[in-house]
Amino acid sequence: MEKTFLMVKPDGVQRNLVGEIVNRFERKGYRLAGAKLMQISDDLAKEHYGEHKERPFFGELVDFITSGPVFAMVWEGENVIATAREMMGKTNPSDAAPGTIRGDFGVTVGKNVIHGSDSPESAEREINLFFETSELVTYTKQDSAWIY
Ligand code: IDP
Repeated sequence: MEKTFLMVKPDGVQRNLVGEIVNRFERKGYRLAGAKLMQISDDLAKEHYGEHKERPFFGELVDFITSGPVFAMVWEGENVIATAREMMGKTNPSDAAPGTIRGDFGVTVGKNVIHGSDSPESAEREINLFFETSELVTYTKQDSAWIY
């Protein structure tokens, strides 16, 4: 089954949106495989957002993502990578449709509440960057027979 890395950013944690966001993925029918509240180091932030290092907003992005705790998660399910991106909405909350996480809770691109892997390659890279294998749990959920 496909896995993705999702993270409630510091703005989402400070604005008490962790429960709301977890609830959306739970209700959808995905399985939580791992989760932790953590403070991202400068090095981890730079590695995670490495693809943006030449962008003018890179420094601001690193400062923001390290400005407070984040809630890092691994979710599992059929087509979860692409569907979680749909549930998050467009990168800029002003383009994100109502009903999406960024559309419902975000206002500016710099504080857009949630991160989610955008491809199978980035999901694998980001899961390995944020989680030890021992922190991920495999189990059968009783409702899976009613979802699949
Ligand atoms: P994504 O988070 O939707 O995958 P990316 O293009 O990978 O979007 O950008 C990573 C993050 O960088 C975004 O979520 C956003 O918070 C931040 N970002 C993107 N563009 C800007 C900008 O112009 N100013 C400040 N932050 C930005």
